[in-house]
Order: sequence, then structure tokens, then C-alpha cells
Amino acid sequence: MRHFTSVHDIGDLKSALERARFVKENPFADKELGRDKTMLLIFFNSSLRTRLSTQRAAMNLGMNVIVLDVNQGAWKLETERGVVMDGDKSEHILEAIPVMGSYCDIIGVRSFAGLTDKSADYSENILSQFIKYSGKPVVSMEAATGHPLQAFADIITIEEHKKCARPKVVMTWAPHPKALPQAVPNSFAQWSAAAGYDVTVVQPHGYELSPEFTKGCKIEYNQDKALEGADFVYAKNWSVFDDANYGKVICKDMDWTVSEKKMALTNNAFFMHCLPVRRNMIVTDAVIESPQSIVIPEAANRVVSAQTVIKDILKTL
Ligand code: SN0
Repeated sequence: MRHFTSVHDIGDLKSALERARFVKENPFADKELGRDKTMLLIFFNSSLRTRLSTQRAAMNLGMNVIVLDVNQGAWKLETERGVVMDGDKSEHILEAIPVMGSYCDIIGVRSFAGLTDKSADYSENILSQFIKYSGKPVVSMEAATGHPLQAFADIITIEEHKKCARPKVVMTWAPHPKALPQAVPNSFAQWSAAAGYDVTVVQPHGYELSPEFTKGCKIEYNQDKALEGADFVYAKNWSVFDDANYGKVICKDMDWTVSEKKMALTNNAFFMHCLPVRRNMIVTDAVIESPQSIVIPEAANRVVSAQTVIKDILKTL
């Protein structure tokens, strides 16, 4: 693997899950692999889990790690070519990216969707410039349209908890006060379908995700009906993908909050969320604190997914 930006980069998912299992059971087996190698983590947006788990994963592999918050202390970056730079942006990304690439061996990038220009977001305009100009392998740490390290951790978690070969997995939209990207639900839909689960995506009308990512998933609009018999409930908010209302919030219906009443419709399902989660918007206190909530082991598996991916890349250097 050269770059890691989607499920297509990981190869056969079954063998990737086996590699992940090995990494989880033997976290320090490859400490020599990353010796004298440096991982640079670039954040254009906030992070807790991604920052810590990716750093931990690289350290487990013996790497040095440098973390940069672009918005805290670095020069403000221009990302559009051809602009007369007479405003507040001091440096162009076309210089910044190759410079950053020259300081490291692998580069991780977090750059959320702007949610105003759909074609810029869906062409991954920031991530693709890192791939083009850094000269180094690039790992997506949530880009505009996907969060593959999260989805890989989610699948690892489902494999650890499932009680049948092909569990029913329901990803449900839930209310949130802000407009959030489609990256996490896009990747979860894509990876869980690739894992061969019986996947349903349920959302209010107008919130349909890109069919490119929900291929192989059943699409529903009635949450109660979708939740019937679910083995896993994956809650997430996202903003509108459709052209007319791209990036907007068009529904805040609190009837979509995952509550004990909703969980009672399921097959005693496990509750999952990528975190951070808005309690009593996305999910009630009672559900997230219940024994069926696996949000903490899910987050812990972020080290495992990141370490598996970084190890695969290190092996090619
Ligand atoms: C991000 C998202 O893509 O939904 C990151 C998830 C891993 N979530 C948020 O930005 C939540 C922000 C908030 O205020 O709740």
C-alpha cells in the first residue's frame, strides 16, 4: 500500500482483519520496522482520538512522530491556485506540502469537508494535493468524503462482538445542532458492506448519502422499521449530500435520537458511535452508558486500525 484513503487501498478485507488481529495481540512485534522513520500528522481540524491513536500506533512501530495543528501557530495557508495573496493567508499549500513532505517518511492528513462547494469536497481537493505534491505516502485521518481509519476500527470492533456470521448492522442518522460532514457515514456504509454484513442505512428524506458509498446497503426512511432485529446500531449525524441543500441541516427531529425505546426494537443490539457524541441529541445517557454500548472498545481499536495501516506502508518503504 502506498496511500491509505479508502477501503480500496487496504486490499482483501478478510486478510486486513487478520493483520489487525495480529497487531492487536502483538503491539510491539514490529518495533524495528519504524526505526529512524518519522510520521508527520497534519491537522486542519480538531481531533482527540485520531491524534492520540495514530500517534500511539506510530510509536508502537518505533517511529518518531511530529504533530502540527495548522490553525495553531503555522502560517495561514492558501489552498486555491492563481489567487493574488494580498489577504491574511501567508503561505501557499503548493510550497507548504513539499516542505512538510521533506521532513517525514509518512504523512497523515486531517482535512474536513468545507460543506459549501460540493465538487471541491467530493474531488478531495486538499488530500489529493498532499498525494500529488508531498512525495510521501499519505494516510487520510478523515478527509472531505471519508474516514477510513474510523471505518476500519468499526469493522474490527464488529468482528470482535458479532454473534453470527452476517450480523444485521443499522446505521441511523440522528439529530445534531451543527452541519457535519458525510465522511464518517460514507466510510462506515462502504466498509460494512465490503465486510459482507446485512447493512441498512436509515435517514429522513433528503439525507440520502452518495450512492457511491452506500452501494450494497438497504436504504430506509422509517427508523423503527429499520431497527427491528438489528445486531448493531451505528448512530451518526450528517448534513445533506443532495445538490440543492448540500452541507445544510434540514431536520432536527428529536424522535430520531437513539433511546432505550428505540434500542428495545433491536435484537439486543450493540450501540456504536465514532465519538465525539452529543448526548441526548444523538443518543440518550441511558443507551450510551448501557452494557450494550461499545463506544469505548470501538475508540480503542483506532490504535489497531492505524497501526495495521502504518505497518503496511512501512513495509513498502
Ligand atoms: C466530526 C464528523 O465528521 O462528524 C468528526 C468525527 C470523528 N465530528 C464533529 O465535527 C463533531 C463536532 C461537534 O460539535 O459535535
